[in-house]
Amino acid sequence: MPEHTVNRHLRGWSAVVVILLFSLLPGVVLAAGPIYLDGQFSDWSGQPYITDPAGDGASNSDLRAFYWATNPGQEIVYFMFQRTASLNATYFAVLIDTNNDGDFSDSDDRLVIVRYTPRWFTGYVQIWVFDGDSNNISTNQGNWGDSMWGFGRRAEIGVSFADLGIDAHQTINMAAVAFPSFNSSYFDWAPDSGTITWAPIPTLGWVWLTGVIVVVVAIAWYTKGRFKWQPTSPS
Ligand SMILES: [Ca+2]
Ligand SMILES: [Ca+2]
Ligand SMILES: [Ca+2]
Repeated sequence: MPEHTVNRHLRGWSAVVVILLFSLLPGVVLAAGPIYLDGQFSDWSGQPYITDPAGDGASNSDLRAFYWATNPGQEIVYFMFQRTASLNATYFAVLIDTNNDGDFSDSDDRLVIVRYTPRWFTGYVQIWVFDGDSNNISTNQGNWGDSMWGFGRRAEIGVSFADLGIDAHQTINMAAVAFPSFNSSYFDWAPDSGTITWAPIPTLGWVWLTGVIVVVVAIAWYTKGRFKWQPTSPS
């Protein structure tokens, strides 16, 4: 086989390997989970999030970061709210424009309200899911927050796709907020303006990742093997 043909083949396979490696990178990030609702927060490392400045909310409701995630094979959206340390209770909420039309108050849209109360050794969290017509779809509660000893900063929650009225891969808009009470004038939003657009997908996780690694290794082996077989170019 002429050398230029060999080189073209190798370049072609190299491109495939590079494309696969790039497709592998998001898999590594997504494999950061799974998220457990347990009041521990190291499981959020590597998940997508936005930060918010310190000092632009009430002392007990100064939002500092908002995280979102899914777990492999689970139709549940997980959220995590982080505020400036405080021993007092606060409200968090996430507004979700589930039909992605820029309006957050359609019947299909959702409002998830979170009440977070740090206690000495646990952090008590209650959630209420409402639709855009203010109907309460579900409630839930658990010890899903930092304790007082943990400085009362973070709370994690999960809401099922069913309660959100969404399907996998459906694009949604969302924004998070912290506030001290319902008659407060202090609403600390993240992002401060605009929204987060996201399509929650219960990723295939390690099974998928292992499959991609096998393919990449197989192609690398095949490319290397082919190279050894090539005759020296006659030209
Ligand atoms: Ca956790
Ligand atoms: Ca803030
Ligand atoms: Ca909407």
